[in-house]
Amino acid sequence: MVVEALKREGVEVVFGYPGGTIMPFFDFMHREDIRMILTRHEQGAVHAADGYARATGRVGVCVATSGPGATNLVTGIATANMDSVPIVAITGQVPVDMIGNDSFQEADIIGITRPITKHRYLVRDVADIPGIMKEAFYIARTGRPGPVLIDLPKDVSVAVGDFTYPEKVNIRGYSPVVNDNSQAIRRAMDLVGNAKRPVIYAGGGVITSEASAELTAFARKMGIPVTLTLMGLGAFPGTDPLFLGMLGMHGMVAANHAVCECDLIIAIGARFDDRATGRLSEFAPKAKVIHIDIDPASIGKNVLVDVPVIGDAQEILQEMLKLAKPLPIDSWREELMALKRDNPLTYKQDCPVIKPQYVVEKIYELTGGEAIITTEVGQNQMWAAHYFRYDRPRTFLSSGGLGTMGYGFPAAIGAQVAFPDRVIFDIAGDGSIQMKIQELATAVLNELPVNIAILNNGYLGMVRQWQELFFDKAYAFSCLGQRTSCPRQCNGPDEGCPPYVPDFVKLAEAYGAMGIRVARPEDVEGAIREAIHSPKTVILEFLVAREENVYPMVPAGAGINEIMIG
Ligand SMILES: Cc1ncc(C[n+]2csc(CCOP(=O)(O)OP(=O)(O)O)c2C)c(N)n1
Ligand SMILES: [Mg+2]
Repeated sequence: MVVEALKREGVEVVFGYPGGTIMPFFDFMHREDIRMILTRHEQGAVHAADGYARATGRVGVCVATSGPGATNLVTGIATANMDSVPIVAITGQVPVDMIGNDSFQEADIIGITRPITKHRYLVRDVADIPGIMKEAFYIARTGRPGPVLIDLPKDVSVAVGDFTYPEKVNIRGYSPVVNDNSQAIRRAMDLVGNAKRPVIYAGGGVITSEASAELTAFARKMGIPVTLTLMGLGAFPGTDPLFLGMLGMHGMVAANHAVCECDLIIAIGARFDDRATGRLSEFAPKAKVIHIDIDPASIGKNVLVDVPVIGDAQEILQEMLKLAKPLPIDSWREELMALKRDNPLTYKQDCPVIKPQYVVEKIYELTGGEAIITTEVGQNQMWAAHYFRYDRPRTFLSSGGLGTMGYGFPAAIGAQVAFPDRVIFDIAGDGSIQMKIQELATAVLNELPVNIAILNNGYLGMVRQWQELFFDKAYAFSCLGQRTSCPRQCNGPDEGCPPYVPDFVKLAEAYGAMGIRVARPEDVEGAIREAIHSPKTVILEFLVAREENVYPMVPAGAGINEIMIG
């Protein structure tokens, strides 16, 4: 019944890992024609389902056994929850009458995931399976999407019953469809029409609601500059003259200035996260706020809102577009364009050592901006956000809300399963990649030509950057090359630093992938070309400048206008 429901939902691939209580499900999957991808860790399965979902807009599905299998999903479920990604996670559970007995491989996964799922089901009766499956997919993908967990006791999954798949869903207290917001839209457009210094601040919700075309048309028609959150990258073309860049902790000068000095913020599918806003007292202090969001609970959470517009961003922007006309805000636009021109991203490739920014820039150039980029977390993530320009939605897949190291590689696997012919790069750190490195087996055995570009600085680089700036350069436990023979606290690399561990080229080869080490700037291009054209899974290990920092930067807790340029 579970497998049949997956088919009715149009599921084409499931990512998972078997074990005792979920074996009946796997047995059926073996006989059916839905693709099953066996990962090497349950966290790999849930991130792959998440990457698949973000790349396609469809619901991602993952499966694990009870106990440790289920708890291994937790980080991935929380990751999807923070970034509003639609996932259905199915876990095995001990038989119903053994629940609560500390049975073998029992974990209260419903309890454990309560705060990190949109909804959860413990299936107690086989007759409930069709209805629960239908609801789970509906809840996962509608409204503000999110992960839904289905806990399936073994006795239920071997029971027999009649299967009738419901046509419709009717859940008390859950109505993601918004009725009439035309009045709110008119009030919002009145504010927009009178604004002298408006800015659009858009986030991942625009991508979720497939509203990028509408956002782009609206901003261009009215001539309003746009800034995006990390999650929003790709929602508005990164190469558009109206694009100010990302805002926030590692935001661009023009973008952060715009939100500080504007008189109107048009927030669309963004939730005023602290990494975007900085200290709230400095965030848009002179501005009226329009907040367009599908989730009423996110309105007014961090910032007072003048006009909330609840609903689907695409539908709302379509209505707003009908009322849009060019605004006479030339001087404001010119002020911002001048700031943008005068404060570009900069780095210097001025040494014989590769700069990490240079690698990302070359990946952008050599893929013609057409690649799907996933990231790990840390400096690599910020350089991937800065130096690749995203012109289309669903091309930048990154763990924004939870900031999960280990996300990027399995997410790239999920995206590559969805789009076998597209070029995919996981822009990775040497720390993060080791969190899910075992998925090399999954990529190689499924013939997925994912490219992993490791920006190997030998450090937990973002931690080291904070230590350099805020902890007197005491590099406590952030050097990944630290050996017992090293001084207790690394004070930066010197001639005597031992070679990196692991040897990523040998590691790639051990898994049957291709490994290329690049140490000189002049070899970067050739290596990236080789990876793009190779049908194999490739690890590109770039030995980059070890102490390069990510700039611009706003210190944690500071106002968004207190920018360190580096
Ligand atoms: C699972 C997890 N553990 C710890 C952290 C805290 N953290 C954030 S960035 C970072 C360093 C990442 O190092 P690396 O992957 O080498 O990336 P780099 O910053 O060097 O590019 C750490 C430890 C995290 N985000 N996720
Ligand atoms: Mg690193």
